[in-house]
Amino acid sequence: MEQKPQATPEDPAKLAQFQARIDAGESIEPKDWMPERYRKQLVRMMSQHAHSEIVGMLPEGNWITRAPSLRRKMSLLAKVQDEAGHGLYIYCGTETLGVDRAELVDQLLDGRAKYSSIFNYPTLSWADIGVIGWLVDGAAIVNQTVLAKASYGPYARAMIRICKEENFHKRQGFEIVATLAAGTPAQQAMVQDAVNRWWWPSLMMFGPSDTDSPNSAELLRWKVKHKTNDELRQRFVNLTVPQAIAVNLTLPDPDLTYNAETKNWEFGEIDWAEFHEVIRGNGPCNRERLAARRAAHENGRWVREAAEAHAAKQRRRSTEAA
Ligand code: BYC
Repeated sequence: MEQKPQATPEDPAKLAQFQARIDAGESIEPKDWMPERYRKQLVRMMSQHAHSEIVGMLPEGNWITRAPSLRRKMSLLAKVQDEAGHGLYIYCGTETLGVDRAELVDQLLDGRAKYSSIFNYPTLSWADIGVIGWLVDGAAIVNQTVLAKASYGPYARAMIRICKEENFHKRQGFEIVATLAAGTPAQQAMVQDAVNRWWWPSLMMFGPSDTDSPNSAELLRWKVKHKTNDELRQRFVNLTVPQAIAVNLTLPDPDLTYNAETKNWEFGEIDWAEFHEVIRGNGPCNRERLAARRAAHENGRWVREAAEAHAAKQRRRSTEAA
């Protein structure tokens, strides 16, 4: 019997059919045919995202033992645990693309993989915890609400739950910020200092500007992304400036001005040299973060080994029973 030729990723008819599904707003699921390049782009982006959630636990984790009250400690603990959960959902989503999680974790630990630049900055005071919730989770929500419509089903579905949790994170952060901003002069100074340090790195979370973003065109065409880096950054600024004004905090940008015509808060030039240094591994805490992840991975070795030994025993038992 004559065999049907196998479709290859380069097969133009298959590619056109795939693009038509994307254009029609269909969701792509793990067993569906997809171009190899689409799969690779998703693995790249989703694994970076999962790593960011896991590394992102570290700056806030530093403050769990120093939270100023039991209530603050409970919410911070819950938030940091949520981030671990987010990392796990996204690693699971990435595994549906045929990659092994252990390989992705190895890439993070040996420095081959990227994770969000924002987590390479230090948390110097309690106010940083509030500001991370407000600005960093706030930026993440702006980005991830759109990713919840991404064409790859498992990623989009993970984003829906993650965004719900990120909303709680942002609220707890803003509540800390508002409390400090209405507090003593020392508290006000502490929170203003944290805002001054986190504002520009938060804007960098959205990635390079559109003219300098090599992946955007492809991701937009495949509807993994629905908005460009600059569009999302602008949306974040527009949402955040009125919140800063509401709690009497200033943002460290002398060029910040409202354009009544475009209805945008226009902002100054981002220090892209700093951004590139941080993603090259030379930010203030890159080495510290990777060292902490490596130590945590090593400390967890016995758990992985015990789980593997248990699974092997179960397999032996079921083979014997069969
Ligand atoms: N940091 O072509 P581009 C959280 C890289 S965690 C580092 O524009 P793309 C939270 C980029 O990867 C939420 N690297 O890329 C957790 C690319 O490098 P490669 C984290 C960056 O993919 C705990 C190159 O620069 N959110 O919320 O089109 C506590 C060129 O960029 C960054 C996500 O991960 C960066 N900021 O767009 C609290 C969202 N920006 O791979 C909170 C998912 C860019 O070509 N990811 N690069 O070597 C995305 O939405 C997109 O990947 C990005 C970049 C917008 C980040």
